[in-house]
Amino acid sequence: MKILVTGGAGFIGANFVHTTVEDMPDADIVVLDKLTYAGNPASLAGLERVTLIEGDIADPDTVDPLVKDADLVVHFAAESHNDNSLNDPSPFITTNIIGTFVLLEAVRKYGVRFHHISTDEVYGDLELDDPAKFTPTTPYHPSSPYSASKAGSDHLVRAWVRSFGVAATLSNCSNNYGPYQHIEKFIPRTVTNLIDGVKPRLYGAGLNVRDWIHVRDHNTAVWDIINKGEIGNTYLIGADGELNNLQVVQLILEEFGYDANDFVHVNDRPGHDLRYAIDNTSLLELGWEPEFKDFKAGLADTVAWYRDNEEWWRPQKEAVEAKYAKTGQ
Ligand code: NAD
Ligand code: TDX
Repeated sequence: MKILVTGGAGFIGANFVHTTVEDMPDADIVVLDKLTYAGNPASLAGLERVTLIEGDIADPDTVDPLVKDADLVVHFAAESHNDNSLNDPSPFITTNIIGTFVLLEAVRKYGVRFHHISTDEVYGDLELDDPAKFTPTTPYHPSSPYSASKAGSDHLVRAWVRSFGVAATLSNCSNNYGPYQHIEKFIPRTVTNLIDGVKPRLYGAGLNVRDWIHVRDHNTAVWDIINKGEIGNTYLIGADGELNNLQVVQLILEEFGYDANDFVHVNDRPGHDLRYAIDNTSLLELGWEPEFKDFKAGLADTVAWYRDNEEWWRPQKEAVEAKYAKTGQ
């Protein structure tokens, strides 16, 4: 089987490539990745049966021959960070919307199976005490340029299924954590700050809730959807991991053996979504189950990974913090 993985040098895509190489000895993987600031070839180092091609999903001449050669396209590539989308939305539109359009046109032309990776942020946010969670029929209500561009890409995929019969499935996942996550994101930023003796930065009051899932569980769900999901359907991926940001910071401080109040409050994110929560019923119906049910244990593994792999993240640390300093974060 030949699998084209877009964005496979990024966080979730690289983890997907690692586990797929391990679990599928008959799979050959081509990674198409622009190697933006978020893509790192070191995340794929030493893997056999993986070819990394540096290129842009928004360029039809690059995409066409790669899709022609593939049995399956798994589409992770995106601009993925909300804070960056507030500073400059432009690459979010080009990569997330135009890039997805270019891929859809190619899978339509060659009749290739497509799986689209998306986010729970397309549904907007929930009140803290709302008993309802996001389901596949929740109306779209994105808040940021990032989530609006992902919402646009989801609509394109559904339209290509309905209008052109493209064989696609979609998944919208909650917040991931685990190895190879860029240190601009909350958990790795907090962990690497603490390794450097810098206090964690909590946006606003820290009461915003995220529904955390280990990246390996996200990727086993993606494979279940590819193998057992119904064409045209959307599956929500989550593992009942709701915690607010203050709780997460305090668990990380505890893991380091520091005082629970050893953090600082910084400027809040404009338009900051309050709460995400996933109803994963449609996924459980496919027989999926998460492996990482204990967030504290998954967090301890993740902290250990960042301690052991400083050479992977160190080159980015100064620039990331300089960017946050400009917005008082
Ligand atoms: P990431 O930013 O770590 O990785 C994105 C990858 O895409 C990078 O390797 C980057 O170089 C590549 N890329 C960017 N623009 C490209 C382009 N034009 N052409 C080719 N490659 C390009 O992101 P991530 O956290 O791994 O997210 C992967 C996917 O999962 C995204 O679609 C994101 O919306 C979705 N998602 C992420 C989370 C999360 O918590 N991180 C949760 C739900 C959904
Ligand atoms: O230093 C920080 N302090 C802080 O309090 C950072 C970087 C973030 N935060 C807060 C903002 C959010 O409420 O932590 C929460 C998580 O922030 P991010 O890691 O930036 O993730 P989020 O904006 O929730 O989006 C993530 O999950 C959904 C991914 O980046 C998206 O790609 C995915 O779609």
